[in-house]
Amino acid sequence: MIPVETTFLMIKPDGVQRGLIGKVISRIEEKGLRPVAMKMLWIDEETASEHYAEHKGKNFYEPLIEYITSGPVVTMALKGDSAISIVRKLVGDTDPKEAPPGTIRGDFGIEISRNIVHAADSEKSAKRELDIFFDEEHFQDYSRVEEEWIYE
Ligand code: 3AN
Repeated sequence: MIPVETTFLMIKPDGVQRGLIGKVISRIEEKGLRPVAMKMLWIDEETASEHYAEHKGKNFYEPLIEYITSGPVVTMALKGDSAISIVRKLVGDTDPKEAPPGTIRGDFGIEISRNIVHAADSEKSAKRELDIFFDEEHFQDYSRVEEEWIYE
């Protein structure tokens, strides 16, 4: 099998503060996706505004920047067949009230402004976001032993 996509996932400050790092990573691992890079950091304002550039000018932009810079986050790159759309499905709708049970936001969140995780929504945003948070040397090239039982 050939892992075809690498996507970007971030556990936001509320996810870290609520002790959900392990649970989020477990869901990714149990699904069969392979973490290939991981980093904990406290995002500064410049990085936050680069990451959320598309939301500049919206009424929730300032609180969003305040929220994402309010504590440490965990960022990761995840690789696998259709990784981008699979991770979006595992994460659930942007508004946790709408996200179905079984999804990360559906199980753990209530408010849209505290929605625990961020996941890239397209190939273009995955590449852009991975470039913001990782350098080439951060990516590990390996496969998981169980992959021959996950992929045909
Ligand atoms: P997603 O994170 O599902 O890709 P985006 O990119 O539309 O959603 O929004 C980025 C972040 O902005 C969301 N994760 C959420 O924290 C915040 N956000 C989006 N829409 C709203 C809103 N209407 N009110 C408050 N915060 C919002």
